[in-house]
Amino acid sequence: DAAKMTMECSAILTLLLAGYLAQQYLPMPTPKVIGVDLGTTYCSVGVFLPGTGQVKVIPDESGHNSIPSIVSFTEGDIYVGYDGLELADSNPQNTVYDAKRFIGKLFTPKELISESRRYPFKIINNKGAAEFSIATNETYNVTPEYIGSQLLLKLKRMSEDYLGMPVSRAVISVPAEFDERQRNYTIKAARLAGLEILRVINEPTAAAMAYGLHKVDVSNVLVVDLGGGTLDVSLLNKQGGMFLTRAMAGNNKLGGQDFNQRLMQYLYDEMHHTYGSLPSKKEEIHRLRQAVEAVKLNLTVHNSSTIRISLTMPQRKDQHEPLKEENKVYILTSLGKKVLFETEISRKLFETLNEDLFEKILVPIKQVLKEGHLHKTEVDEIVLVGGSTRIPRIRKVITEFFGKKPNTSVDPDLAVVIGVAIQAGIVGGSWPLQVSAVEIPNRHLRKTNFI
Ligand SMILES: *[C@@H]1O[C@H](CO)[C@@H](O)[C@H](O)[C@H]1NC(C)=O
Ligand SMILES: *[C@@H]1O[C@H](CO)[C@@H](O)[C@H](O)[C@H]1NC(C)=O
Ligand SMILES: *[C@@H]1O[C@H](CO)[C@@H](O)[C@H](O)[C@H]1NC(C)=O
Ligand SMILES: *[C@@H]1O[C@H](CO)[C@@H](O)[C@H](O)[C@H]1NC(C)=O
Ligand SMILES: CC(=O)N[C@H]1CO[C@H](CO)[C@@H](O)[C@@H]1O
Repeated sequence: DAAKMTMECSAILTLLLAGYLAQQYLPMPTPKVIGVDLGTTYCSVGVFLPGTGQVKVIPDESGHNSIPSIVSFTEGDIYVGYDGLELADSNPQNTVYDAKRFIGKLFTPKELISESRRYPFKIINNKGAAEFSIATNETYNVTPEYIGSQLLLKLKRMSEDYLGMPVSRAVISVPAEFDERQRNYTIKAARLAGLEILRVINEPTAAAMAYGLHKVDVSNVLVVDLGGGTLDVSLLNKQGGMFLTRAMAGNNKLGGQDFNQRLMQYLYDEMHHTYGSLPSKKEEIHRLRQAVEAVKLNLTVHNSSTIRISLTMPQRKDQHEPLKEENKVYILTSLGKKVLFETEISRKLFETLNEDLFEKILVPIKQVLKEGHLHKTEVDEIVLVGGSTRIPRIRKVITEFFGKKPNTSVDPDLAVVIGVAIQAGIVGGSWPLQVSAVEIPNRHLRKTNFI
């Protein structure tokens, strides 16, 4: 009988093992809902993979994890993402970017005029809403939500190519400060792209979820999002598994471009010192800007980096004419000689050039703590979002202020899309824990801006 028992046991074990193995070889359940980060400068899309519990950020046809939020219109064609970016220089009037800054937003005539000065494309005022005027072989206006829909359509197609099936449902993130109208127009953009939006989630909440903070015991999470041109700080409070935004503040004129500008100014001063003049050729200045961006990125890992670039230095028109040093006004002519400009930039120098800007990051951080009636020691986790948070000095400023390290293990450029994809997994029912919502919407919170 003992032998019979053993046989039965092993039969059961074999069945269990077979089941386990079969599960390994059965096709994975396919994600049904995609998560979309429709960013101001870049967008990305991801899915939650129920089999592994991981998020897959879906690449475009060239393998990029995110695509520029750019749409370029030509005779009879529309180019989106990197294809749109390629046309930005040759087709500037018909290449629209930053559309998210206009979506669902109403402006005074004066505001819209000052906004349109910043862009090479033409902005039209339609009863307070912005529209973009396109002039190819035909002339027409497109809305910010139409631009959004073209970006979303591209992300939808990338997902369909990756998953090998049609996709029609999504979760999307928006800035925490978006009001109901801006949220509605974002949903409208998705509808135009053939996507049904199952849930709209705040970007800081998504970033916190990318770190799994919805699953662990934390109450107060501070999210610092520092991108190319803006800083957004949000204080989240978790109540019964749900995130509530307690306070928001920011600086809409602080970001990576400002750090580049400081370095650029330093190089101009160096060139002026060495050659008595500055490069004036458009494509050389463009290459110099690219070199400055590369050096900044390099300095996040290395102690120093070298700029080496060949430039055409014009001769000064009048060697005796004094230069207005303090205003950085240099007098140039087009006659010039070719030089190889080479200079080493240390991380220390980069930090010194930007010291005051880096310190400014603490202003909105202090503001949200004040508005949230929280002492800095009560913040449980600090989450960093946006490429500029890779800068070691910025991490140090934040670490020193709180006396603890921020959470940095997730790629700061992908934290939002990863969080949205997790939320899409929850909404799509592929999350093991049956939580359906992770956010308490709040309607009356305003963001304080420091300029
Ligand atoms: C503009 O060009 C496209 C493609 O070349 C063509 O399909 C369209 O009919 C043209 N429109 C006009 C008004 O000529
Ligand atoms: C947003 O959409 C909802 C649902 O369609 C509607 O009830 C609400 O009035 C809209 N709000 C604004 C400000 O457009
Ligand atoms: C960078 O410089 C710091 C001090 O300035 C030094 O401690 C560190 O070892 C250097 N790192 C490398 C990789 O050279
Ligand atoms: C970064 O700078 C270091 C030091 O100048 C250099 O050795 C390295 O090749 C650079 N890397 C990149 C990716 O530019
Ligand atoms: C500094 C750091 O990494 N902190 C936290 C990041 O988030 C996880 C939760 O997912 C914590 O366990 C870490 O301690």
